[in-house]
Amino acid sequence: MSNSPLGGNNVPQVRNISTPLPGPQSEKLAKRRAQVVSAGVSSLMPVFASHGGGGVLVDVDGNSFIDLASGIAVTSVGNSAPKVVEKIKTAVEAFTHTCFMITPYESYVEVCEHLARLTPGDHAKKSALFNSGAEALENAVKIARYYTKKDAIVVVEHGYHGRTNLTMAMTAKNMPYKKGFGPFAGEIYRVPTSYPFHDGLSGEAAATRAISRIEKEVGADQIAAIVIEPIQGEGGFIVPAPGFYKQLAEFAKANSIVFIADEVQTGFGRTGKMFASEHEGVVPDLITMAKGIGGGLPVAAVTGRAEIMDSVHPGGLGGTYGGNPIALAGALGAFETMEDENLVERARQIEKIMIPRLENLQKQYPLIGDVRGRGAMIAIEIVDPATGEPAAAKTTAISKFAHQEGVLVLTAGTYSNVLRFLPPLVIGDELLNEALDVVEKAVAANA
Ligand code: PLZ
Repeated sequence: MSNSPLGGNNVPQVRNISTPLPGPQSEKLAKRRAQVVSAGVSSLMPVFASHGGGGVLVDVDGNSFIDLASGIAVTSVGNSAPKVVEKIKTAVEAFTHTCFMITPYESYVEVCEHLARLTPGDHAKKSALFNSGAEALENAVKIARYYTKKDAIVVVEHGYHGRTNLTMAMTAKNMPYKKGFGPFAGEIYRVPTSYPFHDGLSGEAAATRAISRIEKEVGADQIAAIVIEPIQGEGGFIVPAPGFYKQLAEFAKANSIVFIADEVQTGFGRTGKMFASEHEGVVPDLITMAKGIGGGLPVAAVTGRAEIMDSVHPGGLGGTYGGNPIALAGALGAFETMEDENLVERARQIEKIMIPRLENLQKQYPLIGDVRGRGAMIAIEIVDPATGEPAAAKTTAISKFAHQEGVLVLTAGTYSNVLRFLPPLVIGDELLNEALDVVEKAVAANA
């Protein structure tokens, strides 16, 4: 047994907290960390990871947590998924890096072939590969500006696009992402979004409001791109009212604006379609992807209309590590797992388990103001039942309670009052239901 891996399919699918949290080994590591890791980098959990697989993450003291986070929607195919591990092993023994800009290799081409096939629309598509979501967003904006010869970029309220200088400018929320880190990149314009629970507007009314702001404050003919998440992730799993997203896409088309879907969080099966734009019948001009597509490795991509992607001069796009062969082996393993195990359908089953249970909980506890989301991207918004105001402290307390009970949940939202669930798509029904039992207990304890 000593040679068999700890992670992947070998992890027992159980929740088991056997030490105080954090346990002694995690405490030791926390002390070392405090000496050498920047305080600017923080962690939600007080425990250090040892290994993981399926729906479980095990810490260095042997505590097993049910994972409803997937490392922020990354390990959709599970941690150390067997095909991901196998392909990485083969790749790492061949070569670790050549730089695609110097000596190309097949896996880059193969990943781009898959992306052309999997993304919405049957037009000719091309891709460029990068390392992080923010880097994909940076490049999508570069390409859209190059293609249109225009400067202005329109984003929406509650949007999140990354932590680099340009993507901080595109991100709405100040703390913790932007405070003190300015000045930010120019020519970014933020307009109202559709947030049905807060604004009560139909998709059409919200789109009319946004488009009117765009026309009056930016000018339709000044805009290179509209960049928007089909379901807003960090902003609080905000599902726009039906029609909003499509109307913005149609406005973009009518005004020669590149419509960029930021599917970094929603993409690759997470919402019960391969890409969330499909729920709204939208074919974006460009799509930014990262997270899930790498199967846990850093892979990001911009995929889009060939004429837009090819408009940039040769050598205009790149980077030392973009499309690293080991990371791409992970991506190829993730693509295979997603299709072989039918995980897009599995995301829809997860929604069918989670939504009714959470709606039932909402009936008992009016501090759950809203239950929403699609597929395996589900959230509850926590409010003060008397006033309807966001209840951030309660949200933190509920999530901390769940952590102590061995369930890893995340928070989100501009008002920090959204509890979000992003289980790996390979989680079993039993484990998912057990996690929901704990969430119920956590809500009850804080009602
Ligand atoms: N676009 C829609 O969700 C990353 C951020 C976590 P990177 N979201 C998690 C944090 O606090 O830094 C994200 C996203 C959307 C872009 C990004 C950025 O992706 O890979 O983190 O750069």
